[in-house]
Amino acid sequence: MENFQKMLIPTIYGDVPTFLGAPVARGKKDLKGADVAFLGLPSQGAEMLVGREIGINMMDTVRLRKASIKYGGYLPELDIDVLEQINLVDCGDVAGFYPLDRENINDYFQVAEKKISEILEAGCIPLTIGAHPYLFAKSICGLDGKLGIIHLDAHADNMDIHSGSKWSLACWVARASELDGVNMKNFVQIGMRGPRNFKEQMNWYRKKGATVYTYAEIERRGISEIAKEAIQKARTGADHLFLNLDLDVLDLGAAPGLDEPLGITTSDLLKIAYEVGKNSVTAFNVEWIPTPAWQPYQLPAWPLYWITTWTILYLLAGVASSKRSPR
Ligand SMILES: [Mn+2]
Repeated sequence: MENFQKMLIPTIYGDVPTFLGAPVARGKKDLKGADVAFLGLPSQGAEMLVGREIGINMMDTVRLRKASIKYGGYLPELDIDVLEQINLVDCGDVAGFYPLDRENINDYFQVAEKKISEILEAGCIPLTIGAHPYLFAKSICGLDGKLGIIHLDAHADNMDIHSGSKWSLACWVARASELDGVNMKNFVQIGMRGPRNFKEQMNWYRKKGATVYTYAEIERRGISEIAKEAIQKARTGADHLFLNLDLDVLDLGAAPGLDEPLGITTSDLLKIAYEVGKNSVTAFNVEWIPTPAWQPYQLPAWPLYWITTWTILYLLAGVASSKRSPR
């Protein structure tokens, strides 16, 4: 039994362990030989201007790393040791505030984009917590080829403007659709539901030729079939695949802090992550970790950090299994 190795977990800063105990990657040279690079992008969005506490909490990447430490890499149900098969490194955090300016991309965006590009150019899969998804779309479009996107969310996130900003997270899909490398026929939304979406948002997706799998269709057809079809739609004619997760795609019963019923289960989420991992995923981002509305902002919703760690492990299990048996 090697569990005592846990005594030797590297730290990323202070008393904060690295994600899943991965080796630290301080710069470009440490990415050599790595398959996957974890990166925290704790930031606050334009919504802060109107006093709403959404966006990624500056503590989320710290908590996620601490929450990850109780897990190893072996998944008995898949009989895969993810951390034996995948070289994972932890690149630390790039923290800041993103576009507070109502129109323009600020310095933080540029620094974060540069870091993501560095990971992609090293041939690693970036695993990020808190990235504005547009950063990814833009960084991946900086590589050669076209980009397919699968977005897991209760919400459409395709408004042209929200809270006075074009760079609100509620607008990222609209901004990504303006990039040359993004064909909306390769855009797949999974999990959209409920009365915080507008009819115009659904019509926008239809007009652009994107695919939306609402709750009704997921319930009727089952997530396994939908996951496979979604990957095929995102991948047809595209060279890269970006998976973006807003945890509120999950049902409000799945974990504290979530606020929309009729969502998918944690089991559904893990199945999607595994399938996407098997299909040459380029990048994975967890947009934010929701904070329960009924408790003080400082108190984290630990189950969401556990679910996030599991989701990453399942994505990596998919990557590992595709390495073992090339498609
Ligand atoms: Mn959402």
